[in-house]
Amino acid sequence: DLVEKLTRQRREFNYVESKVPKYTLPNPLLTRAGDLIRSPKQWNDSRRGELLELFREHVYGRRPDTDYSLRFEQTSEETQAFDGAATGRGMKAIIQIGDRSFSFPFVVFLPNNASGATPAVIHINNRYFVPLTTALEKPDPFWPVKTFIDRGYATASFHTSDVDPDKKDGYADGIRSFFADGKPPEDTAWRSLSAWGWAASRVLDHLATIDSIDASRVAVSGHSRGGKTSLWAACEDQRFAIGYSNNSGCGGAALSRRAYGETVGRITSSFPHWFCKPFSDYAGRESDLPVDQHEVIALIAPRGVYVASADEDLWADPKGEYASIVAAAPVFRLLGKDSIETTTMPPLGQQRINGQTGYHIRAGGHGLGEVDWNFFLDFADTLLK
Ligand code: GTR
Repeated sequence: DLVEKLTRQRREFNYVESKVPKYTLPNPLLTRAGDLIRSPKQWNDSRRGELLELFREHVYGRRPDTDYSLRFEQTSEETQAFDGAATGRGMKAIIQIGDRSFSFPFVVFLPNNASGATPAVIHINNRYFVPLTTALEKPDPFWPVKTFIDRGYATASFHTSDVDPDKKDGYADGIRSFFADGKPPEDTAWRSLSAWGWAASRVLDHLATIDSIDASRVAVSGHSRGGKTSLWAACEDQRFAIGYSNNSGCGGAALSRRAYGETVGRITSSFPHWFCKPFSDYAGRESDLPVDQHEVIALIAPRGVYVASADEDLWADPKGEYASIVAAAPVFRLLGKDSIETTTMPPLGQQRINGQTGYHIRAGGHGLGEVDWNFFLDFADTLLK
């Protein structure tokens, strides 16, 4: 069966539920000093910031506080995209520090016939850059522009590697090195996931200048490493109304303490540029982490969070992804919002929504396509429309 097959492929990894270690999750409502958070004010004034700092220090790294200026350039436009349904624009974000500059391209699509300002989805594309012409000519289920437009959403997307190269030795060519003026990164400085999420915030800066977009109704999405990124992006930037992670797994929605499928040890050795150095120290001792990934979801509360798994993508630990949402529920509740609390997962191919959170598990393997997007947009409709 599947477990046997996957175990044969990746011998040293656990795919057996009974071998998941016993663990206790950190309580998101318990401060480091041992105080229980009892009000939204206490959460907002002290605990949320403390939790954010713990993730910066131990998992994703800290973004620089260097001043920069930002401007946008339009490089192309098509006002009659999809038979007049949308306007598409090729854009460039230009970040300037002193006389040095760094830029990355992105693409934006706006519905032409909307009545009033529209919600939008910023998709972090971890696979490739989709230039305007390609988006017009070649429908792509990984970022299905026409689907967004048909459903009344604007959308924008950029490619992760255009911001920070997705490779171990890509530092010198990325935004992190640009900010550090070429100096090597400190152990607790931001890594690629955080840098890509930062770029999503810059795209949001641009969307906020467009009258036909309602910047208070913008979701950030991503698949796999892009889904780890989208969740963290929504933690760091509270302007995002929803964080959507698709098959994000370890370092995304999945609980590190389950050590099921991909583990902290494996991910930090395969992808040392994704997480700050301290995260790798928790390899094999996940229970010593001062946080776990349900608290990423808690940091997005009371805004929306959507998580999607695939039943054959055990590497991403669907159970651990779902359990994260449930374990974050007390924070939504404290903040006066409903969230998924049912501990059993929904049946294959069915969506579960409760208030601010939604989840589905699709039949099949690691991937993102129309099925996932339509489920996600059904959820987004409930919060953004
Ligand atoms: C895998 C990695 C996962 C996931 C995936 C992807 O190699 O182990 O964490 O990020 O890549 O991004 O598709």
